[in-house]
Amino acid sequence: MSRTAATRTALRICPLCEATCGLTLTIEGTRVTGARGDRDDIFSRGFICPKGASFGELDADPDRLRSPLVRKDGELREASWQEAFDEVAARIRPLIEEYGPNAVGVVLGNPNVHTMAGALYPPVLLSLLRTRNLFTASTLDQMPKHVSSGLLFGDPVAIPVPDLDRTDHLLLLGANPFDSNGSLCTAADFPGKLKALRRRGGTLTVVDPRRTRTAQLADRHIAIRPGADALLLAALAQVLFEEKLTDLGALEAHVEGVGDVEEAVREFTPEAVAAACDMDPEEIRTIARELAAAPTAAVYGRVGSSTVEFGTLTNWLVDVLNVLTGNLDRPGGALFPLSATDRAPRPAAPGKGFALGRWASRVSGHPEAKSELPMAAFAEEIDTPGDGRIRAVISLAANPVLSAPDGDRLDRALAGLDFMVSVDPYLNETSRHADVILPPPPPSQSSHFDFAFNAFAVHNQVRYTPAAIPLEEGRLGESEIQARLVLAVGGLHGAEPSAVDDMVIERTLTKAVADPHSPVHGQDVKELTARLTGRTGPERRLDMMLRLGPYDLSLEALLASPHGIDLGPLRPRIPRLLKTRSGHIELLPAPIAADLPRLRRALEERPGALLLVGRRHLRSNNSWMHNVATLNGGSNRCTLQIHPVDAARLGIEDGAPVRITAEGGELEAPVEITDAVRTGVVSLPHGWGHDRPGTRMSVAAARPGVNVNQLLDGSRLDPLSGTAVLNGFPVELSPLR
Ligand SMILES: Nc1nc2c(c(=O)[nH]1)N[C@H]1C(S)=C(S)[C@@H](COP(=O)(O)OP(=O)(O)OC[C@H]3O[C@@H](n4cnc5c(=O)[nH]c(N)nc54)[C@H](O)[C@@H]3O)O[C@H]1N2
Ligand SMILES: Nc1nc2c(c(=O)[nH]1)N[C@H]1C(S)=C(S)[C@@H](COP(=O)(O)OP(=O)(O)OC[C@H]3O[C@@H](n4cnc5c(=O)[nH]c(N)nc54)[C@H](O)[C@@H]3O)O[C@H]1N2
Ligand code: SF4
Ligand SMILES: [Mo]
Repeated sequence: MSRTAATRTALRICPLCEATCGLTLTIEGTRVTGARGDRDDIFSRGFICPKGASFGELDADPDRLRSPLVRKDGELREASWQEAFDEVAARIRPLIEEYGPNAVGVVLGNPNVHTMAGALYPPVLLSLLRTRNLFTASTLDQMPKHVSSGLLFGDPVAIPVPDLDRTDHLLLLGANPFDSNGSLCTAADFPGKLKALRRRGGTLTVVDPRRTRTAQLADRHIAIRPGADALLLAALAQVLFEEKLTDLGALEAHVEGVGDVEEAVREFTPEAVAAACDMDPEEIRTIARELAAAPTAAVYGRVGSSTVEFGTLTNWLVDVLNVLTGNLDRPGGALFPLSATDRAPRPAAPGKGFALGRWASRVSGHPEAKSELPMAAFAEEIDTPGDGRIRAVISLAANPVLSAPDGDRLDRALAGLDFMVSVDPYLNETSRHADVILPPPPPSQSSHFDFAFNAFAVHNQVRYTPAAIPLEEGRLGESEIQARLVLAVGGLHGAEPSAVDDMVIERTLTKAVADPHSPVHGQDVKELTARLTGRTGPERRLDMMLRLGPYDLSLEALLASPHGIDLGPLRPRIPRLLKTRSGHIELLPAPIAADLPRLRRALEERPGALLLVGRRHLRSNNSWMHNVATLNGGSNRCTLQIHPVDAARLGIEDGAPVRITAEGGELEAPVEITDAVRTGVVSLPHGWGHDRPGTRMSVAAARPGVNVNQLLDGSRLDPLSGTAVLNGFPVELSPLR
């Protein structure tokens, strides 16, 4: 597709949020000079947002590290890849040998779900290392959904997504796709899809303490009190039962425990929850009736329903409502996508179920969830002396000093480690503590396949984009970096990185040929291996997964369709998808029932304090995009939003600095008075606080903002999932002038 030798275009799936838009990059020489939406992309059809449009600037950020850094005499200095991996192997192996695998803490950050390497290598690393000290961004985000799905469906990654293109009614809680572009619901142009829903006569209800742009579009906006969603949803379920509006439809035969749920929500009447939610009981009844009456409907909750005190209960209730109204697993409701790299479907059969709390964290005894410990407990696992303390950290694409509670404590803890290695393009608040930083190339030089997000997409589809620009001299691809890291940590330092891929391919195919439900059952592993195409280990692994998957695809087929392959609308997958012990949807799992008394107590609580919630900005992403001038211009975004009534009561002026105090510490931020937040609520965004020394993010450091997570001390968690309560915690304000 080249125009001239110097200027050409190339396709690239955007890795900057979950919408996975297809981009057409303009490339001059080895630089991306433009990005527009690929109109022929079978999924995104030309949609692009300001972040995607800034792909070139982000890609060419001069602060991105070009070569590894290794600490010598206390200072991070440029080093060769050989020196860097030698250092990792030499420093980490003795620690593992002396103190055992739990002495190594592994931290996985959000961008791992946006790279091929992040999907392919961390699982191998963890299976070789066998540490129980695994911490990921999930416990700052969606772990409640995994736990809920694990308990309901027996599979923590079986996550139903709202059928945006076909639903008649969407009840959306704690999500703001107008700014986030959607999450656990991959849909390019999510805002456009909401507008289309309304155009075709559908209804949108948005529950959010802030009047977001998403809320502005809604037929009904409920400015709920933060943290009260579980009460609202329990009351909706109660009304459905009381008014005999439940109708499970085709699900009827596959659900058990409906009567138990009816019993469990009995006392959560609209009147009982109204004060805690700050809602009118009649409005709650109306919402329940509308939900039941809609020809099809979907209930969908995201970050604001997840990183809250009752995160798992809220996420569970979301799907309870989908089940009770017969909308789970039916077109127009909430369905389970089937991605090209999913396992091929097999006959329905009871599974192993989902276990929580198989082990607990050392210091506070937090139960594991999905083999993870709470990110909020990461610092204490490093800085609390004793047997089993974390002495070394492997950080892959993570910036917990800003993204997790009490970054100051974590900052100090990381500084006291025996060894730390970061795979990160930036020298930032977290990676500055590493002894070795291994920088991946910019996205233009990486191939892309969405292992994660295809499984949450509102339409089944598959796309692959090879690297748009060849690897710059002296660079290693992130897959090779992570593969070499696996070898260095696993005691195989010096082996070829392809050995990791070969090992995975051998293991996977050996299992597959023995599996009677696999499309390759009974075939020969060597022959199957020889048939795999792909120029690199990751491509061969992708090819293998496609061939083992449900659609009879291959890498070759993907390369032949550069704008993607449409795999059709979402289709029902129950009962075959279920992996519970009973083989049914278990609607009232025991751990949920055991957590309900906590929710009952909340009926009596009347928070008097101001509650803080977060927010996202369209031109940013968590902590790492503040270094791109084109995205970070304009007025200060790291402001404390407050309602005029509260501001007047507290004598706080617009634009003036205010002191914010909470259990974890205090901050100063400028005030932005706006009635977009409800009374009793203030909002401060996360990902800011770029004022620590020793970082190399010059644009971000010039407008650092403050780290909202410094207000937390790490003790507020959703108990079932270990997810930090980042929304709806009490703060106090005092004017500084
Ligand atoms: N108060 C509050 N805190 C929050 C949230 C909130 O809403 N409020 N949101 C939470 C959520 S949802 C999440 S997901 C977490 C995110 O938490 P983290 O994952 O810790 O943070 P990120 O800012 O996403 O950045 C992770 C790191 O990845 C690096 N990176 C970027 N691209 C790549 C790449 O291609 N390869 C590699 N190896 N590294 C890369 C960046 O430089 C950065 O250091 O934050 C959470 N923290
Ligand atoms: N532009 C941009 N896009 C992003 C990101 C980004 O940082 N910037 N981050 C990406 C990541 S990692 C994720 S996980 C997704 C998140 O995607 P979303 O979940 O859509 O993210 P938010 O914009 O944080 O929306 C959460 C909403 O919940 C509201 N809220 C807070 N507390 C409560 C509550 O108790 N109840 C209810 N009902 N609502 C509440 C907040 O006011 C906010 O509007 O976005 C992704 N996309
Ligand atoms: S919506 Fe997300 S995937 Fe699409 S262009 Fe913007 S950042 Fe990229
Ligand atoms: Mo996230």
